[in-house]
Amino acid sequence: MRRSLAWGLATALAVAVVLSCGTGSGLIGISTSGGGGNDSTSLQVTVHIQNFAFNPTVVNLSRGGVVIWVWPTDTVLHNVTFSDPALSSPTQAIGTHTVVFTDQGTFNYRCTLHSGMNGSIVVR
Ligand SMILES: [Cu+2]
Repeated sequence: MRRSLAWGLATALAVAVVLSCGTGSGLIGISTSGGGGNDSTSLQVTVHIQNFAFNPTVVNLSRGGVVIWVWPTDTVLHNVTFSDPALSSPTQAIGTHTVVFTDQGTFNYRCTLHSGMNGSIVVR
């Protein structure tokens, strides 16, 4: 358990480094054909981490869409943690985290440092 968590964090860090180096998409593979945008989902959503909450808390996303979490510029550490470590961010006080959601479903996440910091990505 401990080993797999460490591996997940290492993977997330590696991905974060790759993403911050620029090319963008890749975390779990992007489907570039966004396909049918339907009215209540988005292809790209920014979630702001503010006041110990994720805003918006629930994101309705189109399949293949991108979510970008943005940390505030302060000294408080937060993370974005899914049950799948490949989707999760490192714990950090500043920066961004980008995930491409290629599968349909509801993906719940939380900040493991602050109880009550929860969010969901609903991919349709
Ligand atoms: Cu937090």
